Amino acid sequence: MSNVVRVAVTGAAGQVAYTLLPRLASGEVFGPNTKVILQLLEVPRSVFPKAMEGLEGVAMELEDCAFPTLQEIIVTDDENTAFNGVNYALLVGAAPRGPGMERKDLLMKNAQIFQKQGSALAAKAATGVRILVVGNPCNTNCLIAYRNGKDIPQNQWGAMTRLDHNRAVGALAKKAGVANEEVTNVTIWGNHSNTQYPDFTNAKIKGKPATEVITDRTWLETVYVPQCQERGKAIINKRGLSSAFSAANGALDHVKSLLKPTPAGDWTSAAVISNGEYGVPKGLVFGYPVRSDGQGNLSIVPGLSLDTFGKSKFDATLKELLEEQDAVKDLLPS
Ligand code: NAX
Repeated sequence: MSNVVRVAVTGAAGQVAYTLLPRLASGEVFGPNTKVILQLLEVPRSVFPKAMEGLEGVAMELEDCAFPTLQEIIVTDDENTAFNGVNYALLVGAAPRGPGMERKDLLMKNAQIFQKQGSALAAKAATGVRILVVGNPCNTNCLIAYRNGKDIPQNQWGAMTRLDHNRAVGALAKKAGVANEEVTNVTIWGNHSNTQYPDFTNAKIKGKPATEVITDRTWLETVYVPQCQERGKAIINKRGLSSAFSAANGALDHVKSLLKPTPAGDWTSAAVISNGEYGVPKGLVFGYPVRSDGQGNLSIVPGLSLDTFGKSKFDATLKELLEEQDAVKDLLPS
C-alpha cells in the first residue's frame, strides 16, 4: 500500500457525514490499495458543545470498523488543521435556516462560514485539491469559498447536483420501467434548489430520446419536473429529516466520477464555475452537464439545445442564482 489520500469532511458529526464517512474509509472510493486519512471538522465546543462530542463518537465508530484502508482520523474544530494537505475537501457542514430567518440572512450566515473555509483551503490544501460543496445553499457557498480561495484553480471547485441527477435518473427509469443504468444523458441545470431544471429533453432511455420512450409530455412537464425539484421537501415530509444516505451517495458518486472517465456518449451533472457557457455569466457556480477525464477534471458538455419549456426553466434557475450572488456580493473579493 503506497498511496495515501487525505480527505477533509466538514459537518462531520451531521447525518450526511454519518453515512459518508464509513464509505470513504472503506476503500469503496479510492480502492483497496490507497490509505485514507480523514480530517474531520466540526464547530467548536464553545459554539455548540454537542457537535465535537458527537464527532468523537463517530471517530470511535470508525475505529471500531477496523477498515484496512483507514490510516488515521483527525478530529478538529480548526479549519487550518482540517484542510492541511488535503487532496479532497467535502464541505458538508453549513448553517441551517433558524426560526424566522430570512433567505438573505441564511445566505449571509453561510457566506461567513465559506469565506473562512475558502481562505483556509487556499492556505493549507494540497496543490491538486478537489473541492465539493454539499452544504446549502451549495452553489452560492461554493462561489464564496472559491472567491476567497482563488489560489486554487477554478476547475478544482464544484457544488453538488449529483443527488438531484440521481433522483432525475431514478424517476425516469421508474416511469419507463427500465433499469437505472439504461437512463443516460440527464442534466440538472442551475441551482441545487427547487428552481433546478432536470432536463428530460436531452436525456436518453436505452439510447433513444427519453421523449420517444415516455411520450406523455404533460407528465414530463407537470409531474416529473416538479417532483425532481421538490424531492428534498417530499423526503423531509415523510422522514421528518432531510435526505441523508442518498446525499452521501451523491457526494461519493461525484468523487468517483472525478476518478473515472465518463463513459463515451454520456455525461453527468455537477455545479461548476462558469466560463460563460450557455450564456451564464462568468464566475457563477451553475449546474451543467459535465464529463470527467478520470484525472479529476470536469469539462462542460457543449452544444446542447433547450426547447422553449427548457429555456424558461433555465432562465428561472439562472435568475435565482444571480439573486443569491447579489445577496452576498459584499463578501466576494474581486
Ligand atoms: P446536519 O445538521 O445533520 O449536520 C450538519 C453539521 O454541520 C452539524 O453537525 C453542524 O454542527 C456542522 N457545521 C455547521 N457549521 C459548520 C462549520 N462552520 N464547520 C464545520 N461544521 C459545521 O445536516 P446534514 O443533514 O448532514 O446536511 C448537511 C448539509 O447538506 C446541509 O446544509 C444540507 O442542507 C445539505 N444538503 C445538500 C444536498 C445537496 O444535494 N447539495 C442534499 C442533502 C443535504 O440536505
